[in-house]
Amino acid sequence: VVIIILGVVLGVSLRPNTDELKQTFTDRCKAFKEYDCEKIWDVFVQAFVGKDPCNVPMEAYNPLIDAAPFKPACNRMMFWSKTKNVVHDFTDKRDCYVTLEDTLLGSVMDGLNWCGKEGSQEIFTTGCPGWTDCEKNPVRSFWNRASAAFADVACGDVSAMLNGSIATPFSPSSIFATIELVRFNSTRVKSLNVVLVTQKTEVTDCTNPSLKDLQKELDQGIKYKCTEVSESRIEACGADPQIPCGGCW
Ligand code: N1C
Repeated sequence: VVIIILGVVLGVSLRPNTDELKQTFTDRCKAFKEYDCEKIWDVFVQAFVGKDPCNVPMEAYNPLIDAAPFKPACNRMMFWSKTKNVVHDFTDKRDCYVTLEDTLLGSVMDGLNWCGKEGSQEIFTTGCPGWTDCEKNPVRSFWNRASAAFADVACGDVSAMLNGSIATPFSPSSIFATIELVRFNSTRVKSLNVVLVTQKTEVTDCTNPSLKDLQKELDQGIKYKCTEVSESRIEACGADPQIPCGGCW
């Protein structure tokens, strides 16, 4: 007791994990001026704290999505699968597309790890279940829920960057396949433009069989297009603001 009181007096934290995550969360959140970051943090914590870290369903984040809803950015929304670095190298430099990581929730949670524990109010940032250890882990459920909400507001001409250097660019177990694509609604989404990112050692092109599966799962009435674009072309376009967004590929 004496040590705890001394610790509190000296300002030593009893919950270093909680404090660190909260600090990162609020620092990143502050870039989005119109939101109440303290409130959003409290709503976020409610989703998983005190719960078995293998039993947090995506619905647990419904209140969080309601607290920081996604705004549609018609014709500018960019989805991706297995191309995280290429996409963000590009979107960080050019204001052409909006990815989930450009929104408040996506940017605040990007790269972070978190979980709770049954019977505890503590937040952990290490020792949490990995992506595939159990399906309903707090991190995976967050990305599932946020991706669903982001796809729900998709509208106009939508883009998706897929990886042309792997055998199955449209991976059936990806969030893009299981959550996002199936939510594109033909009353809102006019077309899907797949940007297949190729490298010198190109493995796949737009005739890849997995892209046939993609077209089958796309809501009837949404036009489909696939463009092979080399990674160097994407990098060049990122580096040259003179090239108009529509002229990159
Ligand atoms: O499973 P994926 O790709 O198809 O998911 C990507 C897809 C994107 O369109 C995003 O809208 O789902 C959304 N999304 C993220 O925005 C995101 N940011 C960081 C999904 N996952 C995201 N992450 C992390 O990337 C996540 O923690 C997990 O580890 C990967 C999934 O990427 P993937 O398999 O390449």
